[in-house]
Amino acid sequence: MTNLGTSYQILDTASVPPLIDALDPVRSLLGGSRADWHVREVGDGNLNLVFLVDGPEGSICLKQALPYVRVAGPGWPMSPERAHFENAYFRSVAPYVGGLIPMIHHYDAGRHLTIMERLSPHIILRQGLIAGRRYPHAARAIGDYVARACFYTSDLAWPFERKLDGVALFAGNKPLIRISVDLIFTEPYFGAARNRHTSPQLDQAASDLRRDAQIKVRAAHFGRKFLTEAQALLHGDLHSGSVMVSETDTRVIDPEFAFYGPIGFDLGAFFGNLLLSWYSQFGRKTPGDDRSAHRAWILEQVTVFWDTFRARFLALWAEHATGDVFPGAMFASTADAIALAAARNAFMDTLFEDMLGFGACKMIRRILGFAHVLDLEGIEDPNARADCERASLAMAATLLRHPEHFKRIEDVAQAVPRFQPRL
Ligand code: SR1
Ligand code: MG
Repeated sequence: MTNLGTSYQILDTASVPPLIDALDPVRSLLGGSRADWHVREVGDGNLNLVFLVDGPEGSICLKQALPYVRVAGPGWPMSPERAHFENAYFRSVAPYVGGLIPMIHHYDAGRHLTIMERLSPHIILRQGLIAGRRYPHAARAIGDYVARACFYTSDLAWPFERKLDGVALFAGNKPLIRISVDLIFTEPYFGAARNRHTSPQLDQAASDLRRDAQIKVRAAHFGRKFLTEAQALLHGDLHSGSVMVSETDTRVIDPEFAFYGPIGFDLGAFFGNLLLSWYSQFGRKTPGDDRSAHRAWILEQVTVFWDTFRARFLALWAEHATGDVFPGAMFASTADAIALAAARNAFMDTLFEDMLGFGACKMIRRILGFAHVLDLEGIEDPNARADCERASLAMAATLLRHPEHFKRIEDVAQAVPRFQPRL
């Protein structure tokens, strides 16, 4: 268990104002004095406390890492050092991702807390998708974001010495990496105590999947990639709950799972959660709206996301090949340029294949593992929910079993509706 240090105390709405009062820049940003500040705790994630503080002149968001997993309680201790890795991630990618992350006002290592820009009128993308809202720029922004954050922290852009410093730093995020190893790549595939699923409706599907050696080998294959392919600095948990959106703006939040890993892991998180959103829409039909238009829009966003990522990553590679992998000095002639272009396209194909495989693992873990998603959990009728979940599992299993059927993103867009829930 981490030594929490003398300054650490778990905050509440009463202890936040005196803490902020001692921070000149944050106090001035809020305006007034502590009696004027309105504080509420709004955290709905699995791990942390999140306070919103409104003052007469401004607002802030304060996030504190608890020394345990919030949704499980103190019986599941968890290092609050994750706040340090979140902060280190934001600092590492900030030069490359422009305004796609929140502004950080203050970081307190001892209290494991970060005070950042209060994003308003933004909401969590997952909530918006559940409500049937469209965010025309979000998928493009996240494709752009993953390309920038991953390209610039990879061996394609950095000398290996710098990249290895990053690998060493983020290797310290072991407790969070352990969560991902256990909850994504291991536990969903056997009867682990922390698993749950919609029962009895999904009992058969869960048992079938856990007896499917081919699926388990494929999941383990992606688990191996997760632990051994240090391609770039990853956000590590880039699902639709880690993206805040307004009509015109998109921000990536919550990179506490950051580490050096395979780029397809971040791609797959966003991709897999878009597919879960697609399948969950069947459980949200109303007499006036069968959600078919919303589903069609979500599926378009899957293509927009991948196409944007691919184009942006290749453009960055063409312009900023300043690292030790595919060094520019080696490829000077026209023949070199042709061979290099082919090699770059082949690399993008491997990222595509990884996105699909990691995305499938992410879908399965949210249905058969410990931590589920509101898109599906919020469907109150268990039969309707199970139908959506069963269809999601069937699509995920196909992605894992038959990568040869998915060469282009259009292949995915065509396959998704073939696994319609019976609803
Ligand atoms: C114990 S934490 C469970 C999950 O919540 C986070 O969002 C991550 O996805 C993690 O796997
Ligand atoms: Mg999170």
